Amino acid sequence: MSAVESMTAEKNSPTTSVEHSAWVDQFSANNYAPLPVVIARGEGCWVEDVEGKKYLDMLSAYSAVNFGHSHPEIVEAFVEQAKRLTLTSRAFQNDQFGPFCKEITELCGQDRVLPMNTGAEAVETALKTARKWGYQVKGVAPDEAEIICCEGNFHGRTITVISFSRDPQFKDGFGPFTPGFKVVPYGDAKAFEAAITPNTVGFLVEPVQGEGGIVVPPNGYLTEVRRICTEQNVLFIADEVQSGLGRTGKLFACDHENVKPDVLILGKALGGGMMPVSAVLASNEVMGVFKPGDHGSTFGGNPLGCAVARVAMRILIRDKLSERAAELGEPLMDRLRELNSPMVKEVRGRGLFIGIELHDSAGGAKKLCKQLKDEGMLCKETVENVIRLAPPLIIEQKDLDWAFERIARVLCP
Ligand code: IF1
Repeated sequence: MSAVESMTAEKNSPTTSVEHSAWVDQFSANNYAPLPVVIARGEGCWVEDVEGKKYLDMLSAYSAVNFGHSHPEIVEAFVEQAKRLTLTSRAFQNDQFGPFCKEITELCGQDRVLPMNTGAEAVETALKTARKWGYQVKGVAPDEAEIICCEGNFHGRTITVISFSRDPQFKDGFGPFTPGFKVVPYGDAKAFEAAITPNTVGFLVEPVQGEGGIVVPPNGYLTEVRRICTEQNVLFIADEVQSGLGRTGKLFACDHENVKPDVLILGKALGGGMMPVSAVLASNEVMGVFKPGDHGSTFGGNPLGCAVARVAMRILIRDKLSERAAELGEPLMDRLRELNSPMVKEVRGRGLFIGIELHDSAGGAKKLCKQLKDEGMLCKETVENVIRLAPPLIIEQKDLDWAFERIARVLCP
């Protein structure tokens, strides 16, 4: 019997949602409180649970499934590459890495790329890049580098990254924390400028904040930040792990102000919803601070991830998914506003990156997400009172209409 056959033939495997949840409750760390739905398959924007009930996925695994579930061309690239070569480590070269590097630097308009796997790894890599650039190029004294971040930030779960989080739960019990970070209000360029010292090497910012509640900064904020960073010789580090690759109706959220960051951080959808692929991109001057052995990872730049990322980037451009997000998302936000639901304080976002902020009286976004799940639509709250809508960018208008009807039922009972 093959290993796969033995897996599927396993006698006492759980079959129902209740049985699956019981195994998770018994054998997994209790680090999430997921909606009570056990998904067994997915295709496009639709998923099916173990009982065969279908749901419209309006979360896209936090914008990692921008291309929909099991996109056939991405599956094809995955299977072909998996049959040929999956992992060499960077101790040797592989025939997918050079093409990946050329294609992603051209897509992003940057000179060089450093490939990693998760978003947090890429954020950590960007922080190391900025510090090293600060010491080698800017001339900051050793171990004195400062990096400025924003209130409401979310950049991952490593100890350094949560060191500048302002969410008590993300930090509780994980100290001591990494020094060298300052936090300023999001959207306030003057506060950012005031926090700069001669030791400031970088400003890490989400061009649209995700976990902070789908917060779009004031018009001109990114332009002002760009000007200040240029004048003060501070690296503008854009975390586009969630907002990038078409999500906000442009290739990158920075494109809404035609602003080019010094360091660009990508992840999530870069792996086509199939593989963890992340990347840090920058100029020759900035990325030139690394010499062999300074930094790396076992899987970073692996051929399987590179092949999947290459096909994902091609689909993104060929199918004009960024434009699609703008064309579909903006009217949806208008329709949500026109509901004039007494529960809703604000509908905001860019493209298909939408937040519905509720009044406290609505009873919390989690409660409404549960109601939406019962209506057959999966989404997730961000902060307490914000329902996040982030469907795959391939979503059809008819499915958005289907979702709108259910959201309307829940917001206007
Ligand atoms: C969880 C949040 C979203 C990110 C940005 C880096 C990362 C993320 C802008 C790190 C990751 C994920 C992490 C996941 C839930 C989700 C999330 F709620 F945590 F904050 F999307 F908003 N930069 N966000 O959004 O990337 O290491 O996860 O690949 O930790 O629960 P990662």
